[in-house]
Order: sequence, then structure tokens, then C-alpha cells
Amino acid sequence: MELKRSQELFEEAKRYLPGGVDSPVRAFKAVGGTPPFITRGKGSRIFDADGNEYIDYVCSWGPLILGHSHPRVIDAIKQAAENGTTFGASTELEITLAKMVTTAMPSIEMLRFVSSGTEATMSALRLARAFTGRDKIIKFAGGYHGHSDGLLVKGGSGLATLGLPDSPGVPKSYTLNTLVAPYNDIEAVAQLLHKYSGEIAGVIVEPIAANMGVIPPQPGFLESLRQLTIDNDVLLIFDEVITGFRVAYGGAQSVFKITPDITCLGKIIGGGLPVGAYGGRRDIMEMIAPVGPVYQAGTLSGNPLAMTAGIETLKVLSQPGNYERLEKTSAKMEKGIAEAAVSLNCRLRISRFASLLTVFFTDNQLVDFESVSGADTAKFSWFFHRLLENGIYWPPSQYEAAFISMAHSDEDIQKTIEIIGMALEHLKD
Ligand code: KE4
Repeated sequence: MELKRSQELFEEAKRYLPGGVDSPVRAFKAVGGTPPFITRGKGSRIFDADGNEYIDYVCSWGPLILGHSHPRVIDAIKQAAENGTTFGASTELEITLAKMVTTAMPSIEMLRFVSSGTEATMSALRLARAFTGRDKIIKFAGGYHGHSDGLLVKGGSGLATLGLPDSPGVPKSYTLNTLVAPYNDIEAVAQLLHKYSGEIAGVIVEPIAANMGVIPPQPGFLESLRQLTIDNDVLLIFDEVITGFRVAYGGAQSVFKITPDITCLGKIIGGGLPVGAYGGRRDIMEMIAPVGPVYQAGTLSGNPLAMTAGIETLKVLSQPGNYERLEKTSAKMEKGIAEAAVSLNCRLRISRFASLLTVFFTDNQLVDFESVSGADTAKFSWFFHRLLENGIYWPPSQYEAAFISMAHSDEDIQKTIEIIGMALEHLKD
């Protein structure tokens, strides 16, 4: 796989951008090598500056559940752009997308659009603290909720990838109010709620963890979390930036039939353009300015192009049969990898929830960040590069999810399984 042009671009980019990237996980630091510079994407494929073609399982880290450059999304954006790109004033588009989101997720009676998942969770925490009058928040080790100061504690995603569970530059005082429990450990949450009774504003959780690799909730974990937060008068915040409209049209909350107090969204609702959102009970949301005293604002919040891309994406997604087809494709992928691993006597764990999937090079029971931290990241890096050089663009980190889209064909999946089988051939024990 020739990467000459990408290498040139990477070297030039490093002069202007830290690590040559605008988001750390793109730099391939954990897996080494040169990250391909992408020029275009179409359906399940992306193409790099050297003309190489890849089947893409990063899908921009989740937004592109329809695949790249879906014709309806592109046409809608083109038309909207003819009318202008941003007004700094309200548009009907925001109402249209808000209606679609609140219909899909009835726990969200009212919401505010922002421009990233980070803004969504940061604002949700401020709101929870204001609503309850309390300062402390519980998060889970390996949970990643964007890069706002108070949440950069035992974070997953790029923090775990780079071995930076916390980050310099975050004052100790900020993190004193961030309590951490192991994912799936309801007893630990109960102990924190007891120890800090009356001090905790909320619990923020990825209902299906996807930033330490994919770790589904153990049976009863989310239900117990909901009951504990009700019993302790603490808000439950579902971070559905990844799972929203991914695992079902109604998100994880519709799968587990749990009503959070606040939900954070991003990725898919922007259809590939920058969008985040936080929303929930009306009595909580009406604390947000200008109705209430909690301030939050954004120049490009509710951007007309981003709203248009999100609307078109949800219109396509809401058509019957889509999620059933995506489930079949994803199950075929999981089955193919599992069969290859067994036939090659390769010790690995495949963790999948709907179209989110991670191949872990460990045989630990995968329940929390500690259990995934023992995965063999050297094996993962080797696996990653064997796939990349054979035209499979897999997430460049053991602590990320692979995203399967509605654009991935049976042929794509079959080809991917064959190439994974070839890679595992060299990794068998
Ligand atoms: P953004 O600020 O990156 O739009 O969203 C932050 C965020 C919040 N909550 C969850 C559950 C998330 O997964 C994310 C961001 N996801 C990572 C991938 N695991 C984004 C990729 C990146 O950082 O480049």
C-alpha cells in the first residue's frame, strides 16, 4: 500500500497542527505508521491521497451510519447551502430536527442544539449542577464524554489510547467534584452515593460503553442505576452521543426501556456535519437561558446546514427495515470473525452491540476498563496494519469501536472477514 503522498502531507501537517492532526486518535500514535490522508468517501469506501481505496469501519467515529456521501444527504446540503450557511438567528430547520429527536426519544421533552458532543455533555453537567444545587458528578472509568475539564478523569477513547487517563492543565479543584466508579459496578455507585449523600448532582454514563472498546451493560446494571439515582434524588444523564440513533432509532434508552433525566446526543443527528444536543425533562431544560439562569450559547448552534444533514439522515434512518438489515450485516461480521478465530486457535474476544464492534486481544471477561486494559495492544497494532495494508480501515485503537454502516454490503463484510482471517493466521497462539 503506497502512502507516499500521505507521508508528505503528514510531515507538512505536523508543522502546523500538533501531531499533524485535529484530533489525537487520528494520528495513529497507538498503532504507529502513517495515517492515510483521505480525499473522499463514497458509501462504505474512503480513498486516500495516494489513490488507495479502503472499506471504512471508522465512519468518522459514528456519524456516518448511512455511509459516506449519501446522495439524499449531499443533495439536501447542496440545496440548503444555496440559501446561505448560517444566520445567527433561528430557522424552522431547528424545530424540524428537534421534533424528530423528541419523537424518537420521548424522555427528551425539550433540547438545545450545540456543535459537538463535548459541548452537549459539558452543558448537561452544568445544568444538572444548577438543577440540583450540588457539585459532584459520578462517571465511569473508561467512559469518554468529550474533553471538557471536569470529564477528563479516567477517560476512555483517545485518553485511554494514549495512556493519558487524566490530562495536565485540568486544575485539581475541577476534578475534586468528579467521582469515578468501575463500569458495571453498581455496588461502587451505591457506595459513592452513600458516602457523598446530598453532594451529587448526577451520574453520567454511556449506556453501552464504546470508548474502552465496546462494553455492553451487564443485565440489570442500567436498571439499578436508574433506581439508585431516583432513590438518591440524583439525575441520570445518558451520554448517547454514540448510541443515539445507532443501536436503535430511539437509542439505547429505547432498547433498555429506561428514561434518563438528561440525554446527550451528537454524531448521527448531524449527518456528518458538526452537531451535538442535550435535552430531557422540561422542568430541567427550562433552567437554560434565556428561560432560566443557566447560561449556554454557541455561534453555530443549530446551524442550518448541519440541521439539514441531520434531518435528511434521520428521514432515511426512520424508514422501516434499516436497523434489521444493519443488525444482520453486523451479526454476519461478528460470526465470521469468531469462526476465523476458532479455526485459527486465536485467543480474542469480540464484543458487539448492534453495529458497534470491538475485537479485543485478550480472553478476559470484558466488564469494565480494568478488564480491557489487559488486552494485548501490540497484537492489536499488528492486526490493525495487516488490515490497513489490505484495504480495511479499522479504528486505530484497541479502545475504540468499529462502526458498521448501512452502506456496508455483504461483499464488503465477506472481504473483511477473509482479510481478518489472514491477519489472525499470524496471531494464533
Ligand atoms: P465530540 O466532542 O468529539 O463531538 O463528542 C465527544 C463524545 C462524547 N460522548 C461520547 C460517548 C463520545 O464517544 C464522544 C466522542 N467520541 C470519539 C470517538 N470515540 C470521537 C473521536 C475523536 O475524539 O476524534
